[in-house]
Amino acid sequence: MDPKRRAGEEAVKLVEDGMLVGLGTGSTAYWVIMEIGNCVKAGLNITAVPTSIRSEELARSLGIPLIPLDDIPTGGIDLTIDGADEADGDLNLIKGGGGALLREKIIASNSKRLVIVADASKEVKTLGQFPLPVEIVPFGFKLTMGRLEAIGGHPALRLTEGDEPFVTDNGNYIADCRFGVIEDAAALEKTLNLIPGVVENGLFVGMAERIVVGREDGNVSVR
Ligand code: ABF
Repeated sequence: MDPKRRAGEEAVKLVEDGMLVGLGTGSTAYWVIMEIGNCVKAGLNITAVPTSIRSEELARSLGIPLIPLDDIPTGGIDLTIDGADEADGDLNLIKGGGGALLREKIIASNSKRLVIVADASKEVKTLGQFPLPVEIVPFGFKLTMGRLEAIGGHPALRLTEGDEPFVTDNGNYIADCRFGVIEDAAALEKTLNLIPGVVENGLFVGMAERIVVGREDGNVSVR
């Protein structure tokens, strides 16, 4: 079985009747949503909130009951299961390769528990091999890119296949930044979010409770 599918289906065992569940985004979270859909069809009684339009569309197609974000009390999500692009030994993450980092971080920060699902390729000793996605507003984006350059980010504006700026679900752009090895993710996260024009960045520091990793041999490890 696909290691991402194996991880996704294993993580869904944590979902209990009555939970409000945050649905992640990406090809691993896809399997989480598919499995939750199966469980709902089998009688699991949950409600959910998606972290992207594409996850919302998938959830709706599966009959997973969704509730509007405005109906959720702050911190009221019981469990969010989401993917990641990198996860280090302290479970600090780089996320946003799929462009959903802002909604993912809002949902994650209002979740009692955040569980990450991934294949083994996402596990790293230190963050930074994967370009760090930074969501920026279109207004003055070149100036904001200049500020990211000035702190060593070597930003590249994410483009569509048609070479147009990629636009997030929130109408913003993504600057993919190469800072090299990120030794102090907490410090960089704060520095980035102080730059006017930066909306959010893909560093998720100290937010994840555990990671479920699918392996090529069909096994799963949890830490
Ligand atoms: C999402 O999961 C994104 O933050 C991240 O880019 C993606 C991981 O990619 P995938 O699961 O598709 O390998 O949460």
